[in-house]
Amino acid sequence: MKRRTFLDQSSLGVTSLLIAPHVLGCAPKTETQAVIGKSTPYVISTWNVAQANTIAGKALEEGANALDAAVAGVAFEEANIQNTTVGKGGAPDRDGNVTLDACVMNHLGDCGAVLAVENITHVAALAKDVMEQTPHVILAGTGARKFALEQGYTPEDLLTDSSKKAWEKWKEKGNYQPEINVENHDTIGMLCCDAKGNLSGVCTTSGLAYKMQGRVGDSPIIGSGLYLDNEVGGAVATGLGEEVIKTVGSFLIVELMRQGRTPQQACEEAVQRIIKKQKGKPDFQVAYVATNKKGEIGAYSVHSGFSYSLYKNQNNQNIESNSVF
Ligand code: SD4
Repeated sequence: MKRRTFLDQSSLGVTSLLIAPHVLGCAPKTETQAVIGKSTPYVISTWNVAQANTIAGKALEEGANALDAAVAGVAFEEANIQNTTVGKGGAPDRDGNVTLDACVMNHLGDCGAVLAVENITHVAALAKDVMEQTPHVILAGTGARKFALEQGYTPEDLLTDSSKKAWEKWKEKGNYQPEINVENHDTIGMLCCDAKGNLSGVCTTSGLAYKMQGRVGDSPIIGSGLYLDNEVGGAVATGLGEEVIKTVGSFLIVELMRQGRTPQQACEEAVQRIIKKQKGKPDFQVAYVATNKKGEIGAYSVHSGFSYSLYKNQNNQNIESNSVF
């Protein structure tokens, strides 16, 4: 039932799935922050996720609340097996298990998360169910999977043939280090502002490719991969989760905005907190996107190459972020 709803909302052509997220064109880099009218619904997401953003944006335009729109939007990429960092088709851990992480947060400050879940594609929806159907915030591992089955989710094999091949090729070298390079990221953090001006957000990922079994990054950790306060604004992260967790990045950005920083200034400060601890140029990527209640948007990353998607007024754009390096 849940899955069908998502598929019905994903009314996009198959050809669009074949386009790698990073090869679609970006709008030129600009120092000026986008400003959006307060009552205009909008969606911002990490990376170039035009289809997911458009699904969420259209849902908002049709009156959906911010959280339902965000969960429906990211469900598209969770089901997209061409995307190897989110949902089905995500890269496995070094032992060959695909384990997914996700969290959600709504305008009331309620939140839910699932960590290291196997066999369930739509983990953002599952995180929402944890928030709405249990007295808890986090369910992990086999408990999260059991809860999903009780809720009627269909178990699936998340390791696709091509992910399996890539993992087997990686194993040939056998260095057993998780891949933490600059390119190895596509986690979707999505923030939606609905027609009532309420903010909600989602973060969903398969985590680092070839991670140690049981490793969980920032993405399902409220305050790290996602945080929002409906009176202030919201932020989402992508990149090397260990560095985001150490600085509680998304919470930091929201608190900086509360103190009067713009989303751009807050994202830059959060990235600088990470950079300051490094000796020289880091070999990992971390990136943030944030918005405040005025509808201003900011984005910043350690390395160039990060972009975010913005949907508003029936139009989706991919915008290149500024970066330290
Ligand atoms: C993690 N932040 O698990 C995630 C990785 C990521 O695209 O962004 N992947 O650390």
